[in-house]
Amino acid sequence: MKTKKFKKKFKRKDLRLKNIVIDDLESFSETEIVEEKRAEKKILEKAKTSKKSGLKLKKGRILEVKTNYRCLVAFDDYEIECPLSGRLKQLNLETRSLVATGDFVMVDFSEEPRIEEILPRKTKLTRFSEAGFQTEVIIAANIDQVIITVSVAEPPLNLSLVDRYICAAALENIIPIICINKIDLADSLEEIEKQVAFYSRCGYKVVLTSVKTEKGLDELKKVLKNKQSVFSGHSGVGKSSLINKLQPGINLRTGEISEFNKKGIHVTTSSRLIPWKFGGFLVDTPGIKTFGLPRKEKDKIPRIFPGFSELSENCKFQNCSHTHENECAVKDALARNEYPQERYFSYLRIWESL
Ligand SMILES: Nc1nc2c(ncn2[C@@H]2O[C@H](COP(=O)(O)OP(=O)(O)OP(=O)(O)O)[C@@H](O)[C@H]2O)c(=O)[nH]1
Ligand SMILES: [Mg+2]
Ligand SMILES: [Zn+2]
Repeated sequence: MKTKKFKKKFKRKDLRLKNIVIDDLESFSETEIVEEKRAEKKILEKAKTSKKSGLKLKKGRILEVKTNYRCLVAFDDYEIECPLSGRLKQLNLETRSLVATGDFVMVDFSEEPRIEEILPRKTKLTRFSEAGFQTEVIIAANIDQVIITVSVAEPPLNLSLVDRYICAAALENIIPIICINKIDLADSLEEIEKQVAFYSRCGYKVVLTSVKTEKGLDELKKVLKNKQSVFSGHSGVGKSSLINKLQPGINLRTGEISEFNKKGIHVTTSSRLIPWKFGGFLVDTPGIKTFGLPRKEKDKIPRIFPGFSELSENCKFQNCSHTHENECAVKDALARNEYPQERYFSYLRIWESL
């Protein structure tokens, strides 16, 4: 594929130089570009449907995506690093994350091991870029629950981010668990508890933890046992530190908090699937900068945003967006102080961003 493409490019350039006197050179190149695009599309279609025969396939699981084309794969009793097959590389042209940590794959051992097939995902946690054309980034695949990790300080508590994760989890049928870490740094624990009580009332599990004092770690462990979880959140909130505490000896890299802006410095750089000694798996992930939701799912947000599912049953309009409509149960609850203003503003920011 690479050599073919190179030849084609070379040919076009060659023509330009040799036929410099031809009047309609530009239109000639245009046709060639169109044809090249058509050929590329054909290759992609073929890659989607073609299957080689005579392969020695073995099922494995992606532990880590090293680059777009090379992954660390686990089998029953060993791990190997291997590339995606040429066919899958072609498919990779279409998306930025074709393969993700947690994916089950079929590896062909008939020659040098190669990943031939990515098996359908049961679930995936995805985020989207917010501006312009939205690209999908898969954070982890085949997981039961996302541990939405935030800290009370350094970096400061960000509940709007929690709201976004809860919506993303609802869209993918993943259970959201809220982990509020660094409670040793809270000026007033009561104040924090008041702020997060809303989420408990909505039925979400909230765990308050401190890596420093070890508070809440047993409770967190219970939540994680025998489950497939992913830890996700901003850089510096303590994802890797929590994992280190829960599984002594694992020694994941952790980092200092920047003196300058009290944020993390992006220490973890790739997602990694790790088995818990007490049962289950976890994916440690790099801190995210932004967490965009999929624009194509905008219409679902008014019913899945924290606290809205029951309320919206009483809105006059079935597809009420809780913004400009009359007889809106969400706005009524807001007026009666039965729904927190902060969360409603957080909803509006998401609604407008989509
Ligand atoms: N005071 C306090 N500090 C903590 C706690 N948990 C983690 N830290 C500190 O916070 C810093 C960042 O922790 P990391 O575990 O590297 O954070 P992370 O979320 O993995 O960050 P990225 O890998 O960059 O996404 C380290 O200096 C930890 O020692 C805690 O409960 N209390
Ligand atoms: Mg980390
Ligand atoms: Zn409404």
